[in-house]
Amino acid sequence: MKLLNYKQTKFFKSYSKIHHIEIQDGFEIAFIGYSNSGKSSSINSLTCQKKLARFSKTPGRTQLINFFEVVSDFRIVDLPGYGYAKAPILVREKWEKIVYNYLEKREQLKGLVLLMDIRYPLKKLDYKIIDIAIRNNISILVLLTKCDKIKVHQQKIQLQIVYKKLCSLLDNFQIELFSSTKKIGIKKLELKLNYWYNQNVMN
Ligand SMILES: Nc1nc2c(ncn2[C@@H]2O[C@H](COP(=O)(O)OP(=O)(O)O)[C@@H](O)[C@H]2O)c(=O)[nH]1
Ligand SMILES: [Mg+2]
Repeated sequence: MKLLNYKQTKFFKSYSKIHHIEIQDGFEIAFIGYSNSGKSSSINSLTCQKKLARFSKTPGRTQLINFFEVVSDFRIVDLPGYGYAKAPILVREKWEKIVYNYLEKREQLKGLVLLMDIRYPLKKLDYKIIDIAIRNNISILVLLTKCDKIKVHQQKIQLQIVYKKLCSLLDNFQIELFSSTKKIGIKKLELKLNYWYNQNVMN
């Protein structure tokens, strides 16, 4: 099994529309979740680069599909965060459409990292993403993010609750606690990405 060095990840390109994406080679894993769920921070932690994926104190700022290249045939994609409550409804709908379109149509997409704030998991649009993943047979790694915000025993309880709920929906998923701040779950994320990489390179 080939192990990738995520520190070498480079920003590749941003797109505002699916049909503008011209990259066809190789494959990609997308990071997805509500705005402010910790997507950008997780990519920065994974790659040990403080500013690779922009993160902001003002949620909902990232409106583009951002592509990062780990190695030449393997990319990480930071999708626009959905459900930013303060955004105008039309803007919100536009982001959601971009995300759904990407998930439904992108053949190079081989896995999803679904990020949910451990304090507010399984919100409406998370279920919608899970539903699309099931229909398109995309395997999922769920990260319960910002786990440093609650006590360790609560983390375990919450993990069990979400795990059980997901078991009734999904056969092909993994769930982990995650914190960019406390560096929890980063190794697990790396392992899963390595696994996806090797699985797809072989095929
Ligand atoms: N306590 C804590 N805060 C976090 C963590 N990850 C992200 N944040 C904070 O949550 C906010 C949103 O993070 P960001 O990565 O921009 O989320 P995104 O909108 O999903 O890309 C920022 O203020 C981050 O500093 C974490 O693991 N622990
Ligand atoms: Mg972001």
